[in-house]
Amino acid sequence: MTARISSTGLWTPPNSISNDELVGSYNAYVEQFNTENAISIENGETEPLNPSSSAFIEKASGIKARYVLSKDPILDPKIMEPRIKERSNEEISVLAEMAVWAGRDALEKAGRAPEEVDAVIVACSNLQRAYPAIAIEVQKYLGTSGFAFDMNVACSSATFGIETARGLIAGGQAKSVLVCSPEICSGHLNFQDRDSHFIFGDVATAVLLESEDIAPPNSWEIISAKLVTEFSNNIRNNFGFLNRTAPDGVGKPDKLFVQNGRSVFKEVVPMVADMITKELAANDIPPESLKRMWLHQANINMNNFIAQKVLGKDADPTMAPVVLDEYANTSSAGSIIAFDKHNDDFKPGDIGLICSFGAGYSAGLILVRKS
Ligand code: CO8
Repeated sequence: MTARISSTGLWTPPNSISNDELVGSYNAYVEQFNTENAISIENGETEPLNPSSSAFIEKASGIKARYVLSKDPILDPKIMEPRIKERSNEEISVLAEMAVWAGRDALEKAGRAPEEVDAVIVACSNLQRAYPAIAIEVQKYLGTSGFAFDMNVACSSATFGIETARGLIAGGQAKSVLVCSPEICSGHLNFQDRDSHFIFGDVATAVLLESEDIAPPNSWEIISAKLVTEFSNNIRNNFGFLNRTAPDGVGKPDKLFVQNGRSVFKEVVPMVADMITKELAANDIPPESLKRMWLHQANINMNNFIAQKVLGKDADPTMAPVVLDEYANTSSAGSIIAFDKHNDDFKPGDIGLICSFGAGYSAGLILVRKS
């Protein structure tokens, strides 16, 4: 049974932080650090911290703002972390709640009742707890049928989730699968790290896949999909359940997001451009017949390079729409936000591609045609 994408859903947190607000807080922290350590800096024992800059952030990444669950504590130079109140086991967990909101949006857009969904996959970069699976909690609070499970392929979680859902439908396990990607990136971002404090934002997306016999007439045919991984330490977070077995390392910066951004840029751009070019060729789709590329939203310059390599010319914003200016990098959700917000002009037969890339390295490509 062939699967189609019937709808998408989006939940955006209410609080936005501009570059100027974030840089203001970071620079206040720098000033405080350099003042408190003035003697040690003068003796050459401590490296002074350098200020951050909004102009650098926008030029290097294209990011202008980001949405977050918790704004004020991130901007408080004495805290510089989100604060999200712990909930009792009787309350819905925050990650599941975001997934439910995005999931409801997707179901409403497709005119579906929750019980018509046979499976929920929560596919995201960071799961709130070890167990029970967040997806099973989403199943309970949404009221969906069948089964649910979590998966994590970092930034490529949503595209790998879509392809997994397609496999479940093709294999007869389900006729309708909801792939939710709740991303609380602020929870694993080091806001005291100048190189990366500006990169991420929070959001949740959802994608509803259904077998072709029940999908609505205006759904999206999945022409083909390609998944690629190649191990790299250039984007890494060592937080995990074994940390307590090595107490010396607890709370160290490597237990949050760390990357070698320049290497990622250089290595991932050719990997992704090559994957897209080969997959288009394998499906006899000339690049010029593509109407849109809903690319991963990490860096606008990266996307421009990828689009340029695939198309052989500069891409205009309608070909590769940008949402990272408003949302920053939302890990696996980024390409789905772009797809959700920029597909109204598609006519039957128009072809586009959803493409993710990031930690792992991992890259996922979903080629779609509007029915
Ligand atoms: N303000 C001012 N100057 C700065 C700042 C700052 N904030 N940060 C760095 N600089 C300076 C540096 O010190 C350097 O100065 P100098 O030349 O004097 O040494 C100069 O700016 C240039 O620094 P870089 O070479 O680091 O700057 P780049 O042009 O490479 O831009 C980027 C940095 C924007 C990070 C860029 O490299 C990039 O976007 N790379 C791609 C990254 C990427 O795509 N990563 C994917 C990660 S996301 C993912 O996979 C999901 C992981 C799981 C989710 C995690 C959630 C938290």
